[in-house]
Amino acid sequence: MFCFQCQEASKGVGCAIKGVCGKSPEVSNLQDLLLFVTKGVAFWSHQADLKGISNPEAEKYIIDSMFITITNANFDANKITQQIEKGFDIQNNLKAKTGTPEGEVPECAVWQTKSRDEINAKSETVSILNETNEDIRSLKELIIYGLKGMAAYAEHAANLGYSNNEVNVFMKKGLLATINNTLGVNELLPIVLETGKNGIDVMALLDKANTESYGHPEISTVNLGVGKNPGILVSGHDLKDFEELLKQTEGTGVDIYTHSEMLPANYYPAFKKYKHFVGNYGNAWWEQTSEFESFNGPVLLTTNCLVPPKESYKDRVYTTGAAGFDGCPHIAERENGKTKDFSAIIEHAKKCPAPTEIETGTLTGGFAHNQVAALADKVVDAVKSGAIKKFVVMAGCDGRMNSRNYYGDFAEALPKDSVILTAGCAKYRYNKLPLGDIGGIPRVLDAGQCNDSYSLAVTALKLKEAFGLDDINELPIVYNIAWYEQKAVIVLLALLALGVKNINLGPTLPAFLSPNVTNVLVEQFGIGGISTVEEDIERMVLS
Ligand code: FS2
Ligand code: SF4
Repeated sequence: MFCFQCQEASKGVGCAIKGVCGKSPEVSNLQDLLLFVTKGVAFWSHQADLKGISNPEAEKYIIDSMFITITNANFDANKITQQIEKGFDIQNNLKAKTGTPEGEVPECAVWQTKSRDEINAKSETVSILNETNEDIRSLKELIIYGLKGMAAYAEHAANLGYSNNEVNVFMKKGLLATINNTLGVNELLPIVLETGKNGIDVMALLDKANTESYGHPEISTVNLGVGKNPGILVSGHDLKDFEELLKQTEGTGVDIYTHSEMLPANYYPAFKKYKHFVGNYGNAWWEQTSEFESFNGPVLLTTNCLVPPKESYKDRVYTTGAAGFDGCPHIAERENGKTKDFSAIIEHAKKCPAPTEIETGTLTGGFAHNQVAALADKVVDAVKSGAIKKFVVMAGCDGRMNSRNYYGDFAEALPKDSVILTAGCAKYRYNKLPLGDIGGIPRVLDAGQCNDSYSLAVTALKLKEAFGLDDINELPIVYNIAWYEQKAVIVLLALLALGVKNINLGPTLPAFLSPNVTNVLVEQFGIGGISTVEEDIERMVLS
């Protein structure tokens, strides 16, 4: 195995023996093979496009497969193998429909087997290290990781009935670029930027899907304590799953709580009306190993952000969608327009004790773009009067490494005339600190999930308009972004495509960026790392 797609890549280089995330070599290799087969599906799907043959099944397959390979989504070797085999079927169907292909047919579009032993053997030979030029590998993997993030957002939107054909077509273009050996650095760089542009589009699509389905997030006070009923804890990011579970638990005596990235479900008008939706339990994803334990009831993982469960609570972990773990029950997909069937997890919950309280009180969130726009006059006045001097975008991911204490310390040390704009689970490092407000505007404005990072871009563009500026970089906004996995990669590429400069990225720069590619990002976009809280506050905020 070799994997360097997330911030925890071993020794800042890559995981070669076992994933720091808990991914086994077998699963890692199978994920490599799934990507290989997915590139083959992209080839045949592109052939179908050339001939005007619609192929939504292949496009859905590409999205699902990319999402399955995101960090902490799927650890289930059998499920990944089934997805590989499904890819063979999709390729064969498309081959039969498209006839003679245009151009050379790559190996990933022809290699197939019915033998699981051969699948396993092949999985050991399709490593990303097969690309020996580290700059080309770096750019191709940057595109792949951006596409994985894009796939996650596209899947959530698709679950709500929304899609963007141009994004689907671009995903194939991006995948095919990574198997094109004639492309050099100069040809791959524009595709990296195009990935970012499509990232903006897919995030806009998801924003539309979420807000048209569930209303605009609004300022909300979220309960952190627990009730007396047994509960189901919902983690991951999928709002459609969340809605269906809320409906199916109504009147059953089972309460619903959010964990980690599902916290922003508390901000949507459509979900707040459910009396048995109690609030949020716990913190960022990596704290699940203790928080799932004390929750006492079953946990539903709707997407990534799963830590291999401990035996003590493994029997209470259910997965659905792209998530999976060997031995944990998986709730099947929707079929023929019907809802998912959550009855097994609901019956399980009824037999469990109520959650053990781990904290009390509330937190405030719901500052997505529509809500911030409603406060725009107040915000603009506060900037003009000097009450707010800086906005600090601290969006992105949290993680288990001690180096991430930096973000809590940074938030605490910020001057009191600065406001933090956030989205993603990075906020758990400071969203419960008493940071106060500026004239009624909270100093932490949480727009929602990492999926809602689009809101931060809209907010920045609205402020640019309000202040009559020509360039987004003239705003009093600085970016100190924490990354962990591939959804943060697409957010970063989207910000670059929007023209945002001087983003600080931490706690470490990606292992998949070669020194030369890093130099290009530094020179063209001013991307940099972080150092100490004191130095960074001086450099980013005070100077
Ligand atoms: Fe947290 Fe980052 Fe879970 Fe998001 S680890 S913000 O991309 O997927 O969340
Ligand atoms: Fe390592 Fe991250 Fe890959 Fe897991 S996802 S194997 S921690 S680089």
